[in-house]
Formats: sequence, C-alpha cells, structure tokens
Amino acid sequence: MTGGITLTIVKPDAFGTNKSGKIVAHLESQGFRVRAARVLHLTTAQAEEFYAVHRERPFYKSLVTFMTSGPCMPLVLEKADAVAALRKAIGATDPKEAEQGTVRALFAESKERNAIHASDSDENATRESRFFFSEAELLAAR
Ligand code: FUP
Repeated sequence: MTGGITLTIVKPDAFGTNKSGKIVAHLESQGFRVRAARVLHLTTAQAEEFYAVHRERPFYKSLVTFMTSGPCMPLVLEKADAVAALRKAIGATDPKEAEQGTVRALFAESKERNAIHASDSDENATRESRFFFSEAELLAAR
C-alpha cells in the first residue's frame, strides 16, 4: 500500500437514490482510478467493527443501523496523495457545510446519510482496505 491508494465506501443512501454509479463517475472524472470494488450488505457485526472508533458516540447505534440498511460499495482508489485528495473531494461530514461541487454537497442528505466514507490517513486506508478486500485483491490493485 502506498500513499497513492485510499479506501472509500459509497453508502446505502446513495443506493437508495440510485446515485452510486454517478458518485463513482464523479470521482473518476476527478482523476481517481478504481483499483478494487465490491457491493455488499454489511452485517451489524461488520458495521459495528468498522465504526468501532465511534463506539462511545451518541450517533453510533443509529450509524450502524443506517450502514446496514442497504447495500454499500467499498472501493480502493488510486491517485497522487490519495487520502488527502479524496477527503477534499468528498467535502465536510455534514453536507450543509460541504464545499460546492464535493460529493457530499452534490449527493448527501444529512450528516448521517452522507453518501460516502473516505479513509482519513494512510494507516486507516490500509486497515480499511484489508477490512473489505483480500490480500490477493489488494495485490492486484497495486
Ligand atoms: P467523516 O470522516 O467525514 O466521515 O466523519 P466522522 O469520522 O466524524 O464520522 C463518521 C461517520 O459518522 C460519518 F460519516 C457520519 C456519522 N456521523 C453522524 O451520523 N453524526 C455525527 O454527528 C457525526 C458523524
């Protein structure tokens, strides 16, 4: 894994509005390359583990319920300085505060139903990529 790789998840609200493909196309138009992708429906245990860092937060239970409410699509994306570039491209957590033209400004409904996740460090990009993809899939993505 290099600094050129990050992990994103297109969230269930985007599948509900039928915008998952539009979000991927938007990221591709900004120079992100899709290196691995899958669509799955998270179990409660998986969502709880993925968001374990937020376990004590008041929104944790609701976030887990939302993330298990429909399909989601994790993708490994490649671009120079991928983690920072993707954080910029998705915008602030709350779409009301997201910069114009960002994924969340364009596609998110609320702070919880906010269309997309993006890793916030190289270390988390590696950890989160391994959460969703096998070593063989990640090798193929390099
Ligand atoms: P982000 O890194 O922008 O996805 O935001 P955080 O890591 O702060 O939060 C992780 C997820 O928790 C967000 F995508 C949505 C959810 N969340 C809420 O539902 N309510 C909040 O007040 C904050 C975060």
